[in-house]
Amino acid sequence: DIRVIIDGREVTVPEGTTILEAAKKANVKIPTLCYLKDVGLKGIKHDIGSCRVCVVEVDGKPDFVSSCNTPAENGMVIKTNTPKVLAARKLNLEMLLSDHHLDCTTCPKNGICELQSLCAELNVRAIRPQGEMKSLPIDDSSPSIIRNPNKCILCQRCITACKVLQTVDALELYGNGFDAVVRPKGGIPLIETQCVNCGQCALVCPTGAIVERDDTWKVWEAIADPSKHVVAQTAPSTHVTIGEAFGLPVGTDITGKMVAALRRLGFDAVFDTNWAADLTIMEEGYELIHRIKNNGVLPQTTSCSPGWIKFAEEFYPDLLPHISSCKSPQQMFGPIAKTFYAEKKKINPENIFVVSVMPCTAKKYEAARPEMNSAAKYWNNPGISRDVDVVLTSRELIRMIREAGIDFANLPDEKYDPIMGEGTGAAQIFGATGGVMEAALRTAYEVVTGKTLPKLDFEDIRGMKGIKEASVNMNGITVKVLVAHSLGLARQLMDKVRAGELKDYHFIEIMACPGGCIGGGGQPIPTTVEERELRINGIYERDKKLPIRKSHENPEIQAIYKEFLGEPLGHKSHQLLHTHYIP
Ligand code: HC0
Repeated sequence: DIRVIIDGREVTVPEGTTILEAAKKANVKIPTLCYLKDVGLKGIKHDIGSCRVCVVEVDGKPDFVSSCNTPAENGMVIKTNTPKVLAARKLNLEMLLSDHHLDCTTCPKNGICELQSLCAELNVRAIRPQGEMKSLPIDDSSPSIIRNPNKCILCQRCITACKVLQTVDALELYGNGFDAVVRPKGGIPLIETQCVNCGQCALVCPTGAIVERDDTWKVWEAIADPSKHVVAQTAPSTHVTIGEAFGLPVGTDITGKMVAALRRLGFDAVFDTNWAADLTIMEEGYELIHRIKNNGVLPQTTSCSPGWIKFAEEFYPDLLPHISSCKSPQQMFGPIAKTFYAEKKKINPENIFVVSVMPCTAKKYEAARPEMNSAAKYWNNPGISRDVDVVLTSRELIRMIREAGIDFANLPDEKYDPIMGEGTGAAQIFGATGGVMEAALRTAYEVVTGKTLPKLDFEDIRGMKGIKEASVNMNGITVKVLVAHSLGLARQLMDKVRAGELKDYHFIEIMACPGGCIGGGGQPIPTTVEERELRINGIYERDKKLPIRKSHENPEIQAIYKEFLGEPLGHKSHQLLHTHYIP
């Protein structure tokens, strides 16, 4: 251990501790802007020290020192709040502002911009004479993400998220001085890069330079159109994340309030993606059993995370046969709403407008994929629009609730509509890393063995630790499974699959985002490791509370097989619920 003096007080810290961390131990908060302790996962640090907002004075050093990436040394005397330090920080912020587009009132990050809140915190009261402003084109080529390079402060957090966390590496720092920009590699539009639409860049961007595409207006228009029957589906993770934006503790189960809010916004029916997650487990569980019994391609991987699907298509096209043919729950919901539900309610499927509430920017891309129009094919009616018409991220739904003046925190709890509204605990845990696997095992075990699973909780594959592993004995076969969250971890597993090293494994869950969907690119900001952990706790608490915790016991799932689908992997399932990937 070493001892340092910070603002006149001595603290003892382990060797290698940065000045920033040492100060925290002394209860001194040094402001930061470009720095991030963990980019998505513990251990992925971003500390390039470019913004110089965290500078401090160190006795004996002629220049200011950036505290985020300078290790404290034994005997160091550090001053964090002298007038000189405060003036330097302010100057550095003012320099950033001097060529920043100051249209804060209309910026999508208004209210959650870190540059804006730092200026408030550090009492910035003057703008330097504004210099030349960048006027680069806005890149709105992606279905998921909008880039406004004029608002970029070159912190490069997005590059770390894309390159180190996700190993996609679609962004680069280009040019020098005033002309320096972060841009898609090669300066091409984002849509032409290997970007997988995961949105982890948007989660870490401190300003309005990278944001989700805003599709809220399409939903307002549909709701206002009397010919449209507008239905909502809510993703598993949103049940525990929307409340944060309305002052509720992180991880609070707001299911009932979210249903109430959607009704007040004007939706004609409010359903749950959890219902479709239970349906996915039936199809995906039977697919796994079928592959094991018939020497199919193993290990099977999950297919519900569209960022992961695009990643596989970009980087592992040779391994696409490993991916389950099941569509994601979002994309199972859409065609069922426009077939089974339409028939039951005697509504013309052309008039059904499906809106998803998702934690995920890539879900916008998934819904727009050309093959996702099974209902139109089923009815042989090109007048039927896409299976899912609009995808709203959590942040967009939050904005709509605010815009409509709904007092979310004080809403009563309401229930989902019947037919596609019941979800089990197994479906609820889809929203956390390991949850799809756990849900699949709960069902596969009982289907294969005909016995009741003695213990429902698969603790080994839960939580924020790295790659996770479990095995379960089913009638003499030891089914071995792996779980990866984030594409960097997925890459580690897929390299092993490619090398033939995972031949004795049966099933791999991959979610593109750290922590699973609770850490999705469309979730409330901030989404740090701490928020991710609290949201995961919220997910498993809700699972414990629910009366039914296994997908095959969901009465509304039993009903759709009886009344419409017949059996898992049957003809209608293939028409509506499965897809395939072409290398
Ligand atoms: Fe997820 Fe999903 S669980 S991907 O993590 O499978 O986005 O929350 O909605 O579709 O259900 C996201 C979350 C979903 C889907 C479900 C799956």
